[in-house]
Order: sequence, then structure tokens, then C-alpha cells
Amino acid sequence: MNERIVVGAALYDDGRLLAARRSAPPELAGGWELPGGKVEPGERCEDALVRELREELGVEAEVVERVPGEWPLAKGYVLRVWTARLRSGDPEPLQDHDELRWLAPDQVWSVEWLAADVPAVTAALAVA
Ligand code: DCM
Repeated sequence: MNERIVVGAALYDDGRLLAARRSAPPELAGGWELPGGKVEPGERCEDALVRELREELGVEAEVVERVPGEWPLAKGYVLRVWTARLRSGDPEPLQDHDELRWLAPDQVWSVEWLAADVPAVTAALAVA
């Protein structure tokens, strides 16, 4: 069911959106994304998102709402996005990323988002 879904979080704290810069793989390194990752077989998307944010950033987050839409990634994967709220912890780039940035509304387009994340971020801003 969920084999080809990648979940991403539009994670907000204090009105700012978290962007994460990928350190791997080489073709994506340097690009900014909404943090998240692949849903495991049998796992609910929302649970995968909470797990990924814990693993990648060391934080506890609460999923708020689905951002309408679905965006194609490589290899038949699709990206789905939820807005989320930081519950505890201070995000750190523990895996996959080498820099994190909290973006105020007027800074959202100051980073070079990965291609799939451009429409996803646009859609996330429309619901937040
Ligand atoms: N991906 C993306 N944008 C995101 C999250 C992930 O383009 N916001 C892509 C990068 C990888 C794939 O999805 O090709 C799987 O992500 P991960 O390696 O984090 O599991």
C-alpha cells in the first residue's frame, strides 16, 4: 500500500517554517526540503512523519493537517505533506541533512528548495 509514499512535514514553530538541506545522495545534496522520508510497509503516513522527524531531527512533533496534493519524486515515489507543530526538542541535523533553517514568512523562498518541494511548499503555505 504505502511502499511508494514519501511524507514531508511543513513543520512550524513560532510562525516559522523549518527547511532542511540535504547532504545526500549526491544528486540531491545542497537542495532544501521539507524534512521527512519513506513510509514503511504497513505504517500510517502520519506515524511515519512523526518517526522521521524524531530520527532525522531529534524532535517530537504533532501532525496537524494534510496539505492537499501529491507531488512526483524519482523512482515512482510521491511526496505527501502535512503541516506539523514542534512539541519538544530543538531540531538538529542528525541524518541526511547538514543544515537547518527556520524561515520567517518573508524568507520562505530564500533557500533553493528541491524541485518537488517547490509546489509542496507553495501548497503548504496556502493552508498554514
Ligand atoms: N524527497 C524530496 N522532498 C522531500 C522529502 C524527500 O524530494 N521533502 C525525496 C528525496 C529522496 C526520497 O524523497 O529521493 C526519499 O527521501 P529519504 O531519502 O529522506 O527517505
